[in-house]
Amino acid sequence: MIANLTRRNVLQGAGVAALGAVVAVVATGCTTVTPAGQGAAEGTDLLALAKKQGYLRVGIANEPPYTQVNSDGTVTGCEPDVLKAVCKRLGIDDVQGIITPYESMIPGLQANRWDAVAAGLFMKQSRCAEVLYSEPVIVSTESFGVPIGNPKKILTVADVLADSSLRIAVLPGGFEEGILNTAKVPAAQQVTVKDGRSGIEALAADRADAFFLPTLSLRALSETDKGFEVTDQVPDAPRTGSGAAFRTTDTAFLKAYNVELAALKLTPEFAEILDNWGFDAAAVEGVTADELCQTAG
Ligand code: 6CS
Repeated sequence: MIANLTRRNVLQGAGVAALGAVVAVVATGCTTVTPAGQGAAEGTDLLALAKKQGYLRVGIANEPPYTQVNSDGTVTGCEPDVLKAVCKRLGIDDVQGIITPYESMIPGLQANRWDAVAAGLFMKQSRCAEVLYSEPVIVSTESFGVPIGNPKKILTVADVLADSSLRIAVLPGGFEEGILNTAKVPAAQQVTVKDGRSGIEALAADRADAFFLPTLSLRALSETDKGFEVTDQVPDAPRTGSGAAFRTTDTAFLKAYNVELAALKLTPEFAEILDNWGFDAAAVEGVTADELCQTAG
């Protein structure tokens, strides 16, 4: 049975990792100290290790509905919930969530601070060159958060490129930053913010004219902050697809994971998880990681 992650399971990946150790408390209550960088060392059979130790360590964000850290510390969200369901089928009883910024997810995976990423880390060429992605779980869209009435009529990436006075808030190392860079939007037009809340604050403080983030993430933020609006999907942004990400050495784990993910997709449970978080399970039907890894950037 996959236990929901407890508060003690959720660690600030960057901060704790900086301490040189990761203290993880698995849902069963026992405490294990995993010195930073000592995880599934290259060549380790990750599946055997995860089954033996009873958990898989996973890098996550806290950006509903992709990932969500509840007030009691449990971790859910679409990607972690799918990963937990697949891990259950693999015989891995628990998952430990480690919160970290998107820009740290791949470096932390490669440094063995965690053994997977389940955060809606969208597939694109540069990322697919560094990690092994599972087959996709989510295919979604991007939007702009804008002041009420969208006074500067920001609807497309082309609109941003056409007006050098426009300032767009993006997360550092995020997929949206990559979209702007690929479109050659100057860095001077990009305002780096650390998370969703900070992006909305930048809008409110007139430090940015728009906040570039996935449509459903912006809509989740707008449920508690009525001071901005969310545009329709940005038509000239690439579709965003994500799944779990693993180290390039964990090919056997990826193979086993994809077998069970494919089996899960055939059950009502998969569509129920996606629907619960507002995603359309049909959007990912027939879409492959190979296709999504062709996305520029
Ligand atoms: O893949 C990324 O970098 C983006 N993914 C999500 C779910 N939110 C923002 C982030 O930039």
